[in-house]
Amino acid sequence: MKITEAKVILSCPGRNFVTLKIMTDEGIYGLGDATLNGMEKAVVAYLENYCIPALIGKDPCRIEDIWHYFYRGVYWLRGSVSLTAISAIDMALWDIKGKSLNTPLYNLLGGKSRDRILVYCHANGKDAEETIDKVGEKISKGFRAVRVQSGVPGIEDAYGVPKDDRPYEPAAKGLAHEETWDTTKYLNFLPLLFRKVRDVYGENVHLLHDAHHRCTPVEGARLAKELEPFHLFWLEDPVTGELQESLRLIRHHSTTPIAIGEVYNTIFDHTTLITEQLIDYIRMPLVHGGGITHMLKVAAMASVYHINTGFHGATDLSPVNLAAALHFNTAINNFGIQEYMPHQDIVHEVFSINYRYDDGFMFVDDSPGIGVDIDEKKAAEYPYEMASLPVNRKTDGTIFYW
Ligand code: GCO
Ligand code: MG
Repeated sequence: MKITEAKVILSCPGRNFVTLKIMTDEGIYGLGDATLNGMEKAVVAYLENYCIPALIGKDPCRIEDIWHYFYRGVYWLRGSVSLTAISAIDMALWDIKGKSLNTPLYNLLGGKSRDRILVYCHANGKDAEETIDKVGEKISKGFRAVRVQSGVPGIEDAYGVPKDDRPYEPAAKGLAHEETWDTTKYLNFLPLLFRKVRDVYGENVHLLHDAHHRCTPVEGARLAKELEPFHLFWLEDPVTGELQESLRLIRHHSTTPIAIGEVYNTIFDHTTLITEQLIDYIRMPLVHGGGITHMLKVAAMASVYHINTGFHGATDLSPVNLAAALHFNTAINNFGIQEYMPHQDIVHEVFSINYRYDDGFMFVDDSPGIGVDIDEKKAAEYPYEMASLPVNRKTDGTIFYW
């Protein structure tokens, strides 16, 4: 088999998605997600100008070799833009392999290790009261695991809370808008919130929280310690983790499980975290973590150290990534949980999907390959609209992590 053509489809059904389509001389094509929120066109340019011309004529069956061609073979290692491009190529090649062998992706990864995929949803409200109601709504929809985010008294823009009644979506049209942040108010509020949530709903639901990189290591340690009585499933991104050693401080002070890595892109971002057992869940998703080929290695290394996966699954990752993640989660032994933020209906006008949510779990069907398709005519009806993630400042104006 030979790759004859490849193209990038940039479309905005409610939000921007970048999709790579690789075609072969046998008429089989594969799809890969290449969406990097707020940096879409950078990935498009890399794919169109450099990767696609080099793909033409290659044998799509040689997935491992092609992965290393674009990773090791390119002198400039690592980085979100290039790893997102590599991820898309890799997903599309696994999709082609599955279709050519007429078998679902999970079968190529070792077959089923489980029948259903535990997912967590988001409950978010403008204050503690509304947030507690939202948690109840999610529990009544069958969710076994709920991420709890709330507006914080005295902070105008808490992460994860929508400003209107629409579902939460952090990217807004145009250039980045600025938000303000106050860690002291947040740290004082959060344990009180979780105490109330546990008082109302008891212990029979998994609770998660995303600190979204906004603590220093010692603040993260305090937060993890003070949340300990409420038995979180995980505390996500207490620190950015650029400095992997910073997780030691948190670990030494608390048994609250830690999830990290949605902004990472290679195994080298995790090596200290994994080998020193400083974390419990890996967040790096297929779409930004080098695709299936690389994530198989990350998951295998993590499994040795009792660390499970908990892939990022926000709405800025396309249905192609979600379906691929569900196959991956079906196959590996050390799956932990999958984030599930349902896409708006308009997204499914462009992408036809092969997965479903039912009573706290997700299921992917047996269609060959990844199993998601794209309607290119529909995609063209929703042209790209520039959108950016916010920029964050402390109350005195200092730039901070968003
Ligand atoms: C999450 C994430 C997202 C990101 C978003 C950025 O845990 O789901 O933190 O909300 O902020 O995906 O593009
Ligand atoms: Mg997050």
